[in-house]
Amino acid sequence: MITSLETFILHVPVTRDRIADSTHSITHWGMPGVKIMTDSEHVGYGFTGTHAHLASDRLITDCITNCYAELLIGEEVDEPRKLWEKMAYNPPLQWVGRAGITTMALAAVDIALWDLKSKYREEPLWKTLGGKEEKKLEAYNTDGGWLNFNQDMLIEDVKRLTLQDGYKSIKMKVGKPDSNEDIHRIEAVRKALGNDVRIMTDANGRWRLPDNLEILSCLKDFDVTWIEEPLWHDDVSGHSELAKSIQTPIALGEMLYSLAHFREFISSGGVRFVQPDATRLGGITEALDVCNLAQEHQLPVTPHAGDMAQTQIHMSIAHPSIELLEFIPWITHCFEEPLKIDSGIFSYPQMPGAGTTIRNEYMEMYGKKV
Ligand code: 0YR
Ligand code: MG
Repeated sequence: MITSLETFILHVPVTRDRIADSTHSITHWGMPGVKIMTDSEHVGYGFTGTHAHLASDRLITDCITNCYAELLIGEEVDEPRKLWEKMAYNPPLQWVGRAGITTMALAAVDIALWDLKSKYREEPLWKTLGGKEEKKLEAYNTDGGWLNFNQDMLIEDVKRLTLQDGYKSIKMKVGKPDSNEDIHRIEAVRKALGNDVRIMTDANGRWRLPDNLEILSCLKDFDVTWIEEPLWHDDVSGHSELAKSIQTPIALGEMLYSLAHFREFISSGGVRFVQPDATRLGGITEALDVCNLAQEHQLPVTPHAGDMAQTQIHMSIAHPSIELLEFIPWITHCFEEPLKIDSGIFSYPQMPGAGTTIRNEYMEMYGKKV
C-alpha cells in the first residue's frame, strides 16, 4: 500500500560542456521525479526528462505533490494501469492538462508504480511485461556530433562510436541555417563510416514545407535510415504530405503526449518509425499502448530516450515491435544498475524493478531544491 510520495529534481551534466541540436542548446539533463513509499520495504522510483530548467521542473514536481499524491495514498500498486486511469481521467487535472506538465508528471509517477510492481515480484520489469531472454536489442547512439560541433569533431565522434565502441547505428543532428552545410556533414559522415553503418538524421522540428523540400529530397543519396522530426511537431498534414514526396522514411514521436496524438500521425501516413517516449507520454502504461498501435499498423517502434534508455529498455525487451532503442550516456552512472552496452547491443538488466533506483550519492550530488 502506498503511504507517501517524495519528489526530487536532478540536473546531471551532459558529456561535454554544452550540446545543441537545431532547436535546443543544453548543459544539463533534468530529471524531475518521485519516490513512492509503501508499507513494505520497497520504494518505487520514477522520473521524466527535461532540459534542466528549474522553474519548469518544479511545475512537474509540484503537480506530483499537490495533485497526484492524494489520488495514490492508501492505494495498492498491483495494477499500475488502474492507477494510471485514476490519475489521467481525474476531472480537475483533465481540465488543465492532457499534454505537457501534467502528462510528464504522470509519466514519472507511472514509471515509479511499474518499478514498485516489479520490485514486489522480485524481477526486472522486462520479465513482468513478458519479455524473453532470447531477444537481441540494438542500441543506437545519439551522443556524437551535435550540431554545435564542427565537422572535424563530428567525424571524430562518429568514428569513436562505431570503430572503437562498436555501434552499428548512430544518429546525427541536422538543421543548420544553411542546408548545404547539412549536406556536406552527412556526406562526410557517410564517407567516414562506409556503407555498413546505419545513419539516422534528426532535424528536431526545424524545417518547413516547401522551403526545405530540396534537402529533404536529397537525403536518400546518403542512404539515411530515417529523417526524424523534419517538420514542426504538431504538423500532421505536413508530415503526411512529406511522406508521399520523399523516399527517406520519417521518424517522430518524441514530442507527442498521448496515444491520440500518435493515432493521428499513424492514420495519416505521416510516420514510419514510431518513437514513443514513456517519459513524455503518461509513462510505461501509455507507451505500451502506442507500441501496440504501431504493431497493428506493422510499423517499427524505436523509442525516444528521454530517460536515456534506462527504464525504456524494459518495455523494449518486452515489445515485439522494438528492435532498436536510442541511447545517450549522460545519466547512466546515477543508477543502482547502470545500463550496459557491448558493441551496440544492450545487456539485460537483472535487478528487480524498472531500473530507476538512483544511488543516494548522486541524489545529493545533482539534487536541486524542489
Ligand atoms: C537535446 N533525440 C533528441 C536532446 C534529443 C535532443 O535537446 O534532448 O536532441 O532529445 O532529439 O532524438
Ligand atoms: Mg530526436
